[in-house]
Amino acid sequence: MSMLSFEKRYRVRGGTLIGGDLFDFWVGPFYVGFFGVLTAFFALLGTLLIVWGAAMGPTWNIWQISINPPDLSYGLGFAPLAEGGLWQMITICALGAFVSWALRQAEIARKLGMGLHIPIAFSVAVFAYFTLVVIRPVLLGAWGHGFPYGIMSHLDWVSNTGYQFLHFHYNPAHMLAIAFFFTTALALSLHGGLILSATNPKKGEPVKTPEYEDTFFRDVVGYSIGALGIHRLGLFLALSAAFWSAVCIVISGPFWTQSWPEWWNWWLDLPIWA
Ligand code: UQ2
Repeated sequence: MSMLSFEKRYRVRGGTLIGGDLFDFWVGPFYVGFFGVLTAFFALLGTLLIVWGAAMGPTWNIWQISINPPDLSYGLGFAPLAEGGLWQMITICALGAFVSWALRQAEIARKLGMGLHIPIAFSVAVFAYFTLVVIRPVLLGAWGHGFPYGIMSHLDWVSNTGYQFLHFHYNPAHMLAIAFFFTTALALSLHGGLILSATNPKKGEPVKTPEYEDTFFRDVVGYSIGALGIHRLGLFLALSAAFWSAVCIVISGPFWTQSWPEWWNWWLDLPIWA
């Protein structure tokens, strides 16, 4: 069955979380839904606010444009638009759009009778962003601890924030996050390589079956995690990378204010060395 006729058969009514049948329709290939409307609203408004902020100057150089959070002196209050208020509104729009997008994913999954793995996975990425611009600034007592919205400026923020803790690579949660990012890359490269190798045999040869895939890894490392297992592992690795990234930044400041190398003094301070 071609994908288009499949889609026609499974473009079913229902599964909405809010609004009943009101927004239960498609525009071309796109499902709309209440959260589709909400996503479009927040994304458009947020983008316009970014362009407005850029127009306020001082540059149109795409690399140098930056929408900055308020000064620390504004604490957790609202700031004037030109003094970080735009950043606050853009942050609200971003979170509004991200959460609406996750709920739209959930509606489509419900419609099709699928699990909620995709919206849950996407929510972990949103959680990492939420940690950076809401949880950590609130714990530190000022929106000014959020990161600036600009290509170079957000990189400078990451660099400066890292150096405030002397050497971020000694942050144990940062170590874990990096280990998960690398392992995710390893797993995806193994999986992508395996699938493409099985589906692209020599000219004239039939496409190889899953048994060949299992056999390859049993012969190489003595173990095959299986066709379903590799996807479970991939999801776990990727979500862990995002999760530990959020943890590593939220503990930096709110729960640990010295340099990260000094955190390891617990090892030197063990009584067993005396
Ligand atoms: C596998 C399998 C797949 C795969 C891959 C493996 C048939 C199509 C890549 C091999 C994976 C292993 C041995 C686990 C690797 C562990 C880490 C932490 C990277 O067995 O089943 O399905 O794609």
